[in-house]
Amino acid sequence: MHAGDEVLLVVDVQNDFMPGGALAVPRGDEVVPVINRLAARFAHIVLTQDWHPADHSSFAAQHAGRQPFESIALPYGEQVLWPVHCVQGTTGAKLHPDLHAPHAQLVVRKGYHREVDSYSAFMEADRRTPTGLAGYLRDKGVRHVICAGLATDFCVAWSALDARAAGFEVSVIEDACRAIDLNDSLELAWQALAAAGVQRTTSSAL
Ligand code: VGL
Ligand code: ZN
Repeated sequence: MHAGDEVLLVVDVQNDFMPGGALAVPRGDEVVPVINRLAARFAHIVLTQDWHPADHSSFAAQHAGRQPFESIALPYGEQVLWPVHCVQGTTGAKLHPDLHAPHAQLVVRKGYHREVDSYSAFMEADRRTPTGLAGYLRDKGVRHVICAGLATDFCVAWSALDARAAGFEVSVIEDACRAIDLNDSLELAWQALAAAGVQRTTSSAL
């Protein structure tokens, strides 16, 4: 059993990111059994849930003439435009029904401000508004954040980078994640993670 100063952070294992979902991550469903095996060995688990209002500004449908997967400049910086996904209260926003982590202690919802996206579990995309997760983990005595889930190159990578910036030791479990991989985003994410001192590991090495 992993000690209480290590947390398993399970990012966005939600129906809309699964094959057939609104923003399907290729082979996204394959993370579920891997995460279930890991979760059984962690005393401390935090889940995240992408949780957007129906008119969220990250949705291409909110921008006349724009298509999903294009980028635009928003007041806080570049934003990729996505299909409508993970709308609050919908089936697509629910956690995958086979995800088994009944002892998870916290679910962090993110992306609920209409004007700002939040890939990261720690900080909204304006880079100013904390979710509160860093303080929660510090209060709980966590030192090491171990990341799994979807998508490697967006919400997992941004969460891992922000965990590092908040002073935690951080690992990403490669085989417990799957990527969207838009314009080399996966390779760029691994480079940024390495440069930040995030450890890249596998579930069998843990
Ligand atoms: C995500 C794009 C938009 C993710 C969430 O979970 O990686 N990606 N919203
Ligand atoms: Zn989203």
